[in-house]
Amino acid sequence: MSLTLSFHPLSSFCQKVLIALYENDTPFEPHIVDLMDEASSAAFKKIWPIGKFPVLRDEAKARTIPESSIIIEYLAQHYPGRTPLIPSDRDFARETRMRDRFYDLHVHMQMQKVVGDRLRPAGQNDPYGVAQAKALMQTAFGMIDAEMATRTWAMGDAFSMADCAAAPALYYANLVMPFSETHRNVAAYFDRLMTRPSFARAVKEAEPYRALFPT
Ligand SMILES: N[C@@H](CCC(=O)N[C@@H](CS)C(=O)NCC(=O)O)C(=O)O
Repeated sequence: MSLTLSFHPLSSFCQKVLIALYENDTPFEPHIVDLMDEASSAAFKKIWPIGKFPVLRDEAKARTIPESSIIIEYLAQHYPGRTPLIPSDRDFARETRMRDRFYDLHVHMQMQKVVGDRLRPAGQNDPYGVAQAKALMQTAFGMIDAEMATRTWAMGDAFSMADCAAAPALYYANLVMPFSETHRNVAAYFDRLMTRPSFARAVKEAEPYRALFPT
């Protein structure tokens, strides 16, 4: 087997890549990194000193690929399957990348800011930053709500990298700022994502670690 993914099942950015791998039944070796464990963390930082997962290693091509979007681009190019994660039409591809960025930057990272604040040492919290993050998420929810009124998936009829980005971002965003009562189209899209087998599998595999999520 050529591909190894360094990841953690509870990690939202790792789930984004797991969805892409599961969509196409791409074979890979799972390598769970425990950042709380000194040895596991140190070994991972030898691969990627930034210390953020997921990271993909392709032994056959001697390549190490960090960053969830870049990993999905790599999979789409070198290990394509039944779900074309990036459309071949160049305009469509650019729009897919834009939505991937949108979900990462304006939902996912804002959610991370809120969750990360819960993990900070006492006295080191950032309430102003958390309020800013929540306000940006609200704006993003409003934009997604308008767009998803007429779409099945983020790009329309076809599932793509943009949905890989949206699923875990919305899953955890819904835990910190529930949207089911306020944004019905976001909620309906999220329900569709939850029944997509690739994401349902990633959610199920994260269940044993769920107690680690800070409430
Ligand atoms: N831009 C990166 C973000 C990756 C990221 O933030 N990963 C988180 C887990 S969801 C992480 O590794 N956190 C550990 C840390 O920051 O120490 C990507 O898209 O892959």
